[in-house]
Amino acid sequence: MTGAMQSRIARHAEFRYHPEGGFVARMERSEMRGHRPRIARSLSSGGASRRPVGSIQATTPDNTAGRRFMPDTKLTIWGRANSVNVQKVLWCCTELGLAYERIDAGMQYGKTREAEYLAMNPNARIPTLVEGDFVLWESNSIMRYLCLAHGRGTPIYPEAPKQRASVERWLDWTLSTVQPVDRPVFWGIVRTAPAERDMIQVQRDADAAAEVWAIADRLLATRRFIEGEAFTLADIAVGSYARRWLGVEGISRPAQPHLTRWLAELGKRPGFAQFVAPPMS
Ligand SMILES: N[C@@H](CCC(=O)N[C@@H](CS)C(=O)NCC(=O)O)C(=O)O
Repeated sequence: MTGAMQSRIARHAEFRYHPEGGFVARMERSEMRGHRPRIARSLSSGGASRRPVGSIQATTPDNTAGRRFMPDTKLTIWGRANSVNVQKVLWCCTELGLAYERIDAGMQYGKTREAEYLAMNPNARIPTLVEGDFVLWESNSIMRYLCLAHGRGTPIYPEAPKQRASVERWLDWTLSTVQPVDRPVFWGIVRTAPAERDMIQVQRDADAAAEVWAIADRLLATRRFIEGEAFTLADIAVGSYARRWLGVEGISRPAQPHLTRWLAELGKRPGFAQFVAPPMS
């Protein structure tokens, strides 16, 4: 296969429910249709003004699918792809058809404690969005901004005040309620070596998480998506965490059929399949 052909290969993940193993992601390689995206061309042109902020250079542009729209000023997203908060933003970009460049940062990639990064994001956390002189952190705020600035009236962030506020609350809910119960379960299994796992504690943590997820399960018994019949940012924010909840192995969980049905539906969306479904790490 030629290099040119190889550059047109995209990795896709198919997200499936497995009755014993919970949700599993099956990675596939398939030929991309369409043309090389504009972002890739602009990066390869190597103009200094298109370089990311600071001296840290770009790694992999991972929005290689045929995108529709590239803002006047390049979007750069800092953050490793296995971070749930980065995944939300990447999925949002896919929903909006936005081209961007992503730079690995955080955990094994470091960079977040370097002065240049801290000047952008004093929390030393990911993701951080850079667009020209504009810098923004907090993943939910980044998603809101992308919809407002580049979403051109997108239905995933409805304009009507009541509908918008209803979506917003779920973004807040992930921060206030989901993230605190997600973290100990996810870290206790996915980011802890098997020999070091405290499974009694992890199961206690999972029981607490199950109560939170029961709220979403009950709701989803009555509607297709989190805020009704239409897919919104609420589904991105909650769905990215739900993938972790239903994907962690080795814990007992109550059956949550409506949550499971909804997550399988999200699995059909390309942004979820590419960024959220892949194996957790
Ligand atoms: N509320 C913040 C949380 C940011 C956050 O905690 N990010 C994690 C990754 S999910 C992080 O930066 N961890 C440290 C690291 O990766 O080095 C957001 O939503 O952006």
